[in-house]
Amino acid sequence: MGALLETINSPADVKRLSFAELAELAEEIRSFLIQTLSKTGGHLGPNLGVVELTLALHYAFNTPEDRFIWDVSHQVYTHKILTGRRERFATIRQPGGLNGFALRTECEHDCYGAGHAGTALSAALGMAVARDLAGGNENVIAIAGDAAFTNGISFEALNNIAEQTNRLIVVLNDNEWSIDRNVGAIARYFHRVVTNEHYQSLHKSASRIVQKIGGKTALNVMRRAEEAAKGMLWPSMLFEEFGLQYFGPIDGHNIPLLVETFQFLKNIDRPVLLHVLTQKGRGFQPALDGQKKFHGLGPYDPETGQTKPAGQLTYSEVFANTLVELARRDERVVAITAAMPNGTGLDLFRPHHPRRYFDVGIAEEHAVLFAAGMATQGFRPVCAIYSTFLQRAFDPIVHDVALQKLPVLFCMDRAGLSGDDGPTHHGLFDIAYLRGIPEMTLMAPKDEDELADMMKTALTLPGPSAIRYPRGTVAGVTRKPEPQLLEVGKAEVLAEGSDVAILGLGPMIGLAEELARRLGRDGYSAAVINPRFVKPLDREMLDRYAQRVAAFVTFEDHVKMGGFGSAVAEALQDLGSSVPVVRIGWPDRFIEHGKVDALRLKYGVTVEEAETQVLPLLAHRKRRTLVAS
Ligand SMILES: Cc1ncc(C[n+]2csc(CCOP(=O)(O)OP(=O)(O)O)c2C)c(N)n1
Repeated sequence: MGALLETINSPADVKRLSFAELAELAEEIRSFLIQTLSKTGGHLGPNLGVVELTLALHYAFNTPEDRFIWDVSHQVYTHKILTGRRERFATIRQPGGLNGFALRTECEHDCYGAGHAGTALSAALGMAVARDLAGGNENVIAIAGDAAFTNGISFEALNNIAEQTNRLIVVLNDNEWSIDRNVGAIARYFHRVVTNEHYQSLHKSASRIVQKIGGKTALNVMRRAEEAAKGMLWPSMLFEEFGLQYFGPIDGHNIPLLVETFQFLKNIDRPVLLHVLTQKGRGFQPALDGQKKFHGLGPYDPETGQTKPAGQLTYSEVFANTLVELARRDERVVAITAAMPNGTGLDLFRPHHPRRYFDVGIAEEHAVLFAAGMATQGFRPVCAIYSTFLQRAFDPIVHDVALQKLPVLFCMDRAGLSGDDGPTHHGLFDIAYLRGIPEMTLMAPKDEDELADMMKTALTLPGPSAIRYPRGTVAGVTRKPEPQLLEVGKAEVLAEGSDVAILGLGPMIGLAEELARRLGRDGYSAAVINPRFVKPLDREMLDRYAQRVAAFVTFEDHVKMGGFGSAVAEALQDLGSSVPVVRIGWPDRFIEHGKVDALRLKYGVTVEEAETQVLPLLAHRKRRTLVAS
C-alpha cells in the first residue's frame, strides 16, 4: 500500500493533502484497487474511473453530514477506502467482509444503498426535500453514470427536481460505457459533446489555465470556454429544459478543477448538473482494452489481466445458443436485453440474427412493454433479464403482457442466490411475484438439456411464460441433438416411492436426490420428482402421492414465502389433503453476500435440514416397515 494511502483513515485525512499529493494518492489508490481486486474480483473498471472524482467529492464536501447518493453504487470502492474501510478493504465481496455496494448498515458515510440502476436522482431529491422541510443545510449530491440516464426513473426524477428543491447537485459521470457500450439517443447525445474537436481544444486550454493559476479566475475562464462549447453543442440544452443549471463537461480526472467546481456549485441556489468525463478502467491497460470484461469480474492476474478459462458452459451460454437455433427455425423469434448482452449471453445471439436483437438500455419496464408491442404484431419476443432486474417490470408483465395474453417469454438468468453480489442481486423473489399472475406459465429446468426443451416449449404457448435458471456453469449432462416439447404442467418422476415425495425445483433436484438416498439408507421409500412447472402445477401428480406418502419435501432456491413449496402446500390444501409439506428454501429476510454453499448451510437450505424436519413425520412408517420385515 502506498505511503499516502496508509495515512488515510477518514475524509478529514484527505482534506489535509495538497492537490499534488491528492494526485499521488489517486495513483496509489489505483494500484491498491488493481492488486486487491485481482484476488477478490469486483467492479474494477468503473472504480478505476472515479478515483479522482471521489477524492474531489470528499475534499469539497463533508460526509456524513453531506450526502453522496451513488447510482448502482458499484463504483464506491474509493469512497469505502476513504471513509474508514481501508484496512478491511481486502475483505470486499468476501464472506463476512465489506459488501461490494453502498450499504446503510455498513457505514455512516453510506447514506443510501443500491445495486440496481437509476435510483440515485429520485432518492437524492427525497433527501434534499427532507432537508428543506427540516430546515437543514447539508449538501445532497447524486452521482450517476451515463447509462443510468437511459433509465426512465432518472428522467422521472429530472422532471420533478426543479419543482421540489433549489439545492441539489447531480453529477453525471460520463464514460460512454454501460457494461457494454452505452446505447440509444441519450448515449449519442452525450457522445456528441465528448467527441467534438472544437470543444476538446477549448477544454484543454481551460484545464491548463486551471492547473497553472488555479482559483476563481481560472474557473471563470473554464466556464466561459464551456459556455462557448455548450452554446454550440447543446442547442436544446436537455438539462436546462428540466430546470437544472448545466455545467461542464469537465475532465473528471483533474482534481483541482473538480474541487474548484464543487466548491463553486455548493453555493448555487438552483439545482445543478455537473457533467464530468471519465475514463472507465483508467490506469490498467487490460481494463481499457477489455471494457466489458473489466466492468465486473472474478479474480485476475494483476499484471496481465488474464482470468482463468471458464471451462464448462454457463446457463447463459446454453440459453443463447439455443435461442440462436430456435430463431433460425422461427422468424418470429426476437431477443431483447436491457443493457445486459454480455451477462445474459445475448451477445452470442447478436451476430447470428442482428436484426432480431434489441438492446434497449437499462430499461426493464420499457423492454417488457416493447416486447408486448412486438407480440401484438405476431412476433415471439424473448426477454432475457436477470431475475432481480425483472422485479422492475412487474406491472408491465401483469398489465400489458399477461392481461392481454401476449406470448412473451421471460428468460430469467441468475435466478436463485447470486452469491458475492449480495442482497441487491439475489434472484430470490421471481416465483412469488410471477406465480400469482393469471395466464403465466412458470418453469425451472433441472439442467441445461431441459432448459432447451423449456425454451422450445415456451415458444409454442399462446400466452406469457417464464423460465428461471441459475447463475454459473451447467450440470454437464448429455444433450439431446434436438430439444423436445414438454407436456405443459406435467412433472417428471425420477424415482418412485411410497413414504415420502421429494420435489427439487430446477437444479435443486440434486438435493432431492441426495435426501432420497439418505432416507433410503434408513429404510424409507422416497419418490424423487422434478416438478418442471411451478405453474401450472402438476396437481394430478400431487394428488397421487398425497394418497400414499406421509410427507412431501420441497427444495427451491427462492424464498419460502410465496415460493414453490407454498404453491405445493396450497395445491394440497385445495385437494383436501392434510399430508404435511417440509419446505426448504430461503427464510423471510434479506440474505447477505457470501459463498453460496456457506450461506445455504447458515440458513438451512440443505439436505440435513430437510432430513431433520422430515424424519419425525416418517417415524410411524418406519415402525410399519420394521414390523413388516
Ligand atoms: C435495473 C438494473 N438493470 C441492470 C443493471 C446491471 N448493471 C450494473 S452496472 C450497469 C451499467 C452502469 O453503467 P453506468 O451507470 O454508466 O456506470 P459505469 O459502470 O459506466 O460507471 C448495468 C447495466 C443494474 N444494476 N440495474
